[in-house]
Amino acid sequence: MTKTKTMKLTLPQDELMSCGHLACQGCGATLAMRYMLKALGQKTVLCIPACCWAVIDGAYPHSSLDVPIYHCAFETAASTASGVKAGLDMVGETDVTVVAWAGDGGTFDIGLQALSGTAERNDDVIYVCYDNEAYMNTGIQRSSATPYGAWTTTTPVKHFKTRPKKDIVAIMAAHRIPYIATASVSHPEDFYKKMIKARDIKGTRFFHVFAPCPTGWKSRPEDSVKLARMAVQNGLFPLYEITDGENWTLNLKLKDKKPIIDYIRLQGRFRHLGETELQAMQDEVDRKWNKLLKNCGAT
Ligand SMILES: Cc1ncc(C[n+]2csc(CCOP(=O)(O)OP(=O)(O)O)c2C)c(N)n1
Ligand code: SF4
Repeated sequence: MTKTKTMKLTLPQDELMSCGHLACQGCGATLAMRYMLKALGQKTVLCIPACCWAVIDGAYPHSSLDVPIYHCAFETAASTASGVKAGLDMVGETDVTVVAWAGDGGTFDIGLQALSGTAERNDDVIYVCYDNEAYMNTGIQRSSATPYGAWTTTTPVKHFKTRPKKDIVAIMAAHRIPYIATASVSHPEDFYKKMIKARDIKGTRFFHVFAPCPTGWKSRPEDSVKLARMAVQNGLFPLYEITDGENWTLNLKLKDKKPIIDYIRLQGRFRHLGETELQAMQDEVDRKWNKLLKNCGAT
């Protein structure tokens, strides 16, 4: 008889996200939302700009989320959250956590100016970027979070993306905000713990969450969590925190850092790549990993 491995999550049972939402099967961004709300609870207001999540929660008056949501313009997630927080403070509702929740396009690209303003003022909001590495809601266009080598509808196979992914965490660290964390939907407990920590800190807190998208990555819905886990284990998306812009902590040390090839092979968006490109990708992951170890004093 074969033994089946079971794993028990230690997250609270309470759900502020219901089934019946409108995401595709295997959407990593839905898991990210679910885990975040378990940590923040009902005293949360979400500011969601144009992105997949502007659709996923459902059409008014229906909602898959049991918290208030402010749907705002694409470039305004951070400034909307700043304004909502200021308004709540004025009416004495100081115990509400205000969250800007945006995709990578709305964060790395079009919302960067508003995000930088919020961070520079150190406004008291949590900003979460769920990163699916493209503009998925409008048909999988390249964003500055799209990795080198990827196919998108604006970087077709013959002209795949040749620029590296923008380092959003380094940009946010340069603002010297009190708290920055990376998180992955494959590591819910780590995500939850960091979100609880962020909830109790004042000022701008930034989360970069790795959220696979089977539709845009041309991967199988059932592989989403596996892909997210592989990205953590091969050093492509390491789990770490930065406090006050300069104190770096690695949350998951990799004793046996895996090569990226198995992760790449599960995704159609990289199918066209040859040995040279794959080696370039591996070299870049290794370079960034070694730099991170240095920043974390973990070499
Ligand atoms: C000013 C402006 N430009 C373009 C759009 C069209 N638009 C809506 S959602 C979207 C893509 C959002 O991408 P991302 O932020 O990565 O989130 P995802 O769709 O991947 O969840 C775009 C281009 C818009 N709503 N407003
Ligand atoms: S396109 Fe991707 S990010 Fe958008 S709902 Fe579908 S799986 Fe989720």
